Amino acid sequence: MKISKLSMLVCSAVFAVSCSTTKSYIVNSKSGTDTQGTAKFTQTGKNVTLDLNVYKLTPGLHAVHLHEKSDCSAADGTSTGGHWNPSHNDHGKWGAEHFHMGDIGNINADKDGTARLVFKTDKWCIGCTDESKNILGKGLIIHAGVDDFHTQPTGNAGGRVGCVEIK
Ligand SMILES: [Cu+2]
Ligand SMILES: [Zn+2]
Repeated sequence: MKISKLSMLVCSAVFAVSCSTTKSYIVNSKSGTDTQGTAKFTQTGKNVTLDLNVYKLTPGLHAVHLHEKSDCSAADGTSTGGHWNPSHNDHGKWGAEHFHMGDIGNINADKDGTARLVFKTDKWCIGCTDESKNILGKGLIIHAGVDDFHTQPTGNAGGRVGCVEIK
């Protein structure tokens, strides 16, 4: 504990250029699907990059969100709760007038069902004390359908086919 606190201090002292934190997870299949994949979150300085690789999806667009809870126990993934929304905004498209902190957007699966997304933001952190930014304790959900960026509060993205507990 003492050592990790010390290393955090050193990281901020050198302005975090050579300092990064990485968390890697397996995608759990949900709702009777065969969804597979990996989700890697890396914080370097003030930026967090998500590298998401998903397999065995149906071809086409699938919504990806961070949801409120890192709990994938329910067969349909609903145990992750609603969209992570610490800023109490309406659902929408990332970077638009209003959106949730978890509104990552859509990924496009090819004819083999493979999709990849690399998403970088300074609005998240991995394990910092600012709970409006901290992604630890949240869940990542891959949906059966497309996020329309309009329907409240979900984007009308359908069922939950993949789930990650971000711990
Ligand atoms: Cu969602
Ligand atoms: Zn949302």
